[in-house]
Amino acid sequence: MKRVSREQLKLYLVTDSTNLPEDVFLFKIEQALKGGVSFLQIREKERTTYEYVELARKVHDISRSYNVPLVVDDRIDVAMAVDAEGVHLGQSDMPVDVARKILGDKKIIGATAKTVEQAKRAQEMDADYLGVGAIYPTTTKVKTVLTPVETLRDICNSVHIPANAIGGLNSTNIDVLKGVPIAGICVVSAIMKAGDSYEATKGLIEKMDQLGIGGI
Ligand code: TZP
Ligand code: MG
Repeated sequence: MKRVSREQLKLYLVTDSTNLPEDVFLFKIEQALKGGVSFLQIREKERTTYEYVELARKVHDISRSYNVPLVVDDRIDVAMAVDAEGVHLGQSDMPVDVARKILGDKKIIGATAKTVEQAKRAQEMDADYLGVGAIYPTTTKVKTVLTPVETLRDICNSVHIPANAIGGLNSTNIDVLKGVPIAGICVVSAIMKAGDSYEATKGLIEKMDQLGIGGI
């Protein structure tokens, strides 16, 4: 069952509220959606469950009005609490097949994959898309290792579900992804740390279109 299109995954924003007042955080997300972000993940590592739910509800109110799917990083309970469109699960989170049983047939489940084996396994367990990286070193707080672009290419060619590149990506360095059959890119800093999230989003899309990256 197709729950997310390759077009929807073209420019995927992973949010990070670190050091941002809530109103600024929400404004940045709205500007990014205006600018053309096509998929959203809320990712919070430091919040209590109470705070995560409250914030996710506000983000979902905004993303809904732009018709953009929202997934919650790691937390199925939070996703269910706010009726988000799905979850994104890492290799240490709940297994995709277990999450599928809990969430049912309609919700989007994304999975992190760093190897062809992990990618195939996620697909078998009914993941809808893959996040692959980190392509470049990242300043976002995350436990990750670098994934070579060649591995990303192998992953894309080994599964039929869409795969997105993630990790240190911005409009000046995505040329390495040219010709790799990804659905799109995932970014945190390139949009969340930009002074103007609308312009940053526009710039990323323009560059992706120039290079023919994503949405295909
Ligand atoms: N997973 C792999 S890299 C990464 C995650 C969540 C963070 C990407 O953040 P940025 O700021 O786009 O490098
Ligand atoms: Mg995660």
